[in-house]
Amino acid sequence: MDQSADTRTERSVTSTLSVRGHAAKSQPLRSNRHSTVERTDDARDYSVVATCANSPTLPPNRWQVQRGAAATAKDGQLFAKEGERCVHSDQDSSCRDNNALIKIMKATKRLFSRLGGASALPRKRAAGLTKLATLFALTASALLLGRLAGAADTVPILWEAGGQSAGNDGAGQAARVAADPAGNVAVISGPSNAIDLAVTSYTSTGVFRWQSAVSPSIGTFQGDWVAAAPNGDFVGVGHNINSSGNPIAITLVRFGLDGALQWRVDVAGTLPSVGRLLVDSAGNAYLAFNSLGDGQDIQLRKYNPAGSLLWSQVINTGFFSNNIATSLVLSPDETEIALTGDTSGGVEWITALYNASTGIRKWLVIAPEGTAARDVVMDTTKVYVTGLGNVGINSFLTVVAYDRVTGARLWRTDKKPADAGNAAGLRMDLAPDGSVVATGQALRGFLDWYTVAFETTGSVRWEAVRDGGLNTDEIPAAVLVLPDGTSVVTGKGGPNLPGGFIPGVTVGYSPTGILLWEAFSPLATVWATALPNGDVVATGGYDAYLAAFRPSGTAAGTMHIADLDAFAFSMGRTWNATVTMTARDNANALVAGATVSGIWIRGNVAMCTTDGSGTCSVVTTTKAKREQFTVTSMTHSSLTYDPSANADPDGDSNGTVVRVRRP
Ligand SMILES: [Ca+2]
Ligand SMILES: [Ca+2]
Ligand SMILES: [Ca+2]
Repeated sequence: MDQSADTRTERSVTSTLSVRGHAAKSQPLRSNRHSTVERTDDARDYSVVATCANSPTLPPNRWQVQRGAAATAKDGQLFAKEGERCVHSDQDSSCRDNNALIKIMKATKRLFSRLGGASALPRKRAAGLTKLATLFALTASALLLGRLAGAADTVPILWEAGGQSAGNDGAGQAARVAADPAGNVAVISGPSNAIDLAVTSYTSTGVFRWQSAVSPSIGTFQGDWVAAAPNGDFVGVGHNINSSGNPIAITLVRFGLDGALQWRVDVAGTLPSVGRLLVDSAGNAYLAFNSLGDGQDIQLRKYNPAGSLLWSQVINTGFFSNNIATSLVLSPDETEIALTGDTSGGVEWITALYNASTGIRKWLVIAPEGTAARDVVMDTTKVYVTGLGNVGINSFLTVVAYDRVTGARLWRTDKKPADAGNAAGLRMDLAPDGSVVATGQALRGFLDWYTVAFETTGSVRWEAVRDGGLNTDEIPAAVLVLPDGTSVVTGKGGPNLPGGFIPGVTVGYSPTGILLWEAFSPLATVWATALPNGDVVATGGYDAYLAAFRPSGTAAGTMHIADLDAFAFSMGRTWNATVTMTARDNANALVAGATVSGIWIRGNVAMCTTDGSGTCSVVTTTKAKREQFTVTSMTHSSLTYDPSANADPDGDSNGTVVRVRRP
């Protein structure tokens, strides 16, 4: 497939990347762009939808299409033909000033027409799961057809829940999901019934257990975090906002095994925002947040299992400094807790370590590493922080390691993909083997996923970019490393669904960075958790939608035949039949050193070993009218043979059996 000849993609004529504060935590990096409708090799009828993200109902005349005589606009969206350029007017201050994102999405007209104009924004329609599922299935099948053989497995949805109503009678937008030791899951969401903070629980197989909610004294609730206590209770936190969208209070709740409210703590604070909630193995809750003090100040509080405040700490880095709490982590032995944050409008990372039982701070590091510190993990000797690190005007997915005892900086590693302008770290987790996996975003025209695994020394073990082919920003929301070492990343990503639906994508990488599997949710995912049975539950979207997946395969790679080609060469009274085979692994890389065995139609066996180009050949001399070669096995030092993945892109074989006629 020759993509260079047929892809005329001008993904970003101009682009800028800037940090716009912490008001919208899910999208810390925003950009304004001009974009051109993408033409891809199989896209004769692609359309484009341009949407001002923060103003979906913006009048269409704020958007222009160059050479766009046939363009139509409706409901703030704009449809154009291939090759036309969509321009967001720089004079359009109403859009720009709202930190607008321009979303350029593509979908085939055929799908549009089949779906009867499924072109409205998801937020504007009360689409039930049935309609969504239809859109999803159509796109998923298109995706499968377009995928090269040997790529990662696509894992189906094992079970799903919520997502029934996008309206006021739903549970509101899903924020986070957690699992208790028995594998029951709970998702926190809001506003439920247009106002409340809800926690909805299901068994590990998706059977509804209970849904409980609390109401705000004023305003409407949005969910933030949920965590499981060791006895199966769930502790949740949310914040309520006033009619202007400003946060006015934080509420911490605990629900029992049957969903009964155990207690509720309303945390006073002005313009507060939640950084993170953790629950330890004794059922104590740790809450990191910030609220107005000297500018914003970071607060860390510990509550006992009955909801009583045990201790409280504050970080303020200077006069009118807006210090924002971003994350928390307990040490493996739970004797210490590390907090990370940053200063809005400044270039400083804030990292602090506390004695978990007394709350006494052991050290505090305020360092000019970059503009955003986003997440923290801790092992027995080190505290690792990831975020947006700056070097001059460039930004990176940066990880800094601190000595757990002293807070001394041990190392800093800055990473971005070779073809990316900028990158930023967003989330991280500790792998069972001690390595640190960070995920974030890389600016490659638009934002794509960027995941990097670091050794404890700061060297890079592997890195992976995921570009779902979506001409809008794809941003991962969470990473977690499973007990078998698989790194699971989830978030919004492509390929997108017709009409501008951006699905949720959840993927698994092997401990060496091979993409093992991908799973798709019909709504963008915002968090995921692992169950004791090995399943992964991802949440995101309206009415507290969640979907469970069963990761496929093992962390070990597989290989298969990716092409068989046969040639006939006359030798006079006899002729030679030659079969050339190509081996690839499940990450679609060519495999050298694979020994392929097979059998000719008259019973003579043959084998060959692939070279650096992933290919090898077998030959037989015959007088017969035709010959046929069947691959029977493949062996390799580290990969196992997956015959079900055998394929032939030319269509001249099925990847396992190939025929050749006498010349
Ligand atoms: Ca401050
Ligand atoms: Ca992309
Ligand atoms: Ca072939």
